[in-house]
Amino acid sequence: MTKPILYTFRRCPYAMRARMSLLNSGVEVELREVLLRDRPQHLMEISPKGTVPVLLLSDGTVIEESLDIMLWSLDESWLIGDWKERIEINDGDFKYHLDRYKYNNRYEDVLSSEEHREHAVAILETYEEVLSNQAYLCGDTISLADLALSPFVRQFANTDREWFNQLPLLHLLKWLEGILESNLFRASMVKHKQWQDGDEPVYFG
Ligand SMILES: N[C@@H](CCC(=O)N[C@@H](CS)C(=O)NCC(=O)O)C(=O)O
Repeated sequence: MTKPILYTFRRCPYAMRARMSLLNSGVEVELREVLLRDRPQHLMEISPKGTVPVLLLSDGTVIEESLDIMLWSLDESWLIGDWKERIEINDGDFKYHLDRYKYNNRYEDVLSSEEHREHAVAILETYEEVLSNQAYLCGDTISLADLALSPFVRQFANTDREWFNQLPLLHLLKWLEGILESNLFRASMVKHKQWQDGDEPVYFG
């Protein structure tokens, strides 16, 4: 039986959440590290939209959205509380402001980087409030929402770490550090060289 194939890019937050979910599920996959400027032909054939992550199952099914990979790999105990709304806000408004904060000069935009940063912080303040009452975003146990959102909050924090660290978001900071220091996150960030057709398979999981 061939194993599922995961096309992934180490630094992509969507791919991070997919890798954490797959690792957690214990399903072993063949990992193919991609460079976005040099995407493998096979990836483009199975998923012409060309984003990562993409998971190709042994029966030929292609899962080309990170959230669908998460839902495929995690059982129902991970789907607690308002995870859907949280992901909608993250993948929508938060990601919108994060990109325009971090890469402001790539956008024709009337708002400055700092203004987008403030909009993103307003969203983080809502997480802070939740996390001041419970350990994780959807309750006292880790859930899909935590895996799905943390790579994006990490990216926001790392854009200007010194500035981020002085924000009055102490519960959020603790939540983020807890995830980033977990074995799950660390294992999901192990470096792999770019996959080339003909390489020996690299297994992950
Ligand atoms: N909705 C997709 C988004 C994935 C996505 O946008 N990934 C980025 C990398 S972080 C990508 O592949 N971008 C393609 C490109 O930059 O050309 C998902 O959740 O999987």
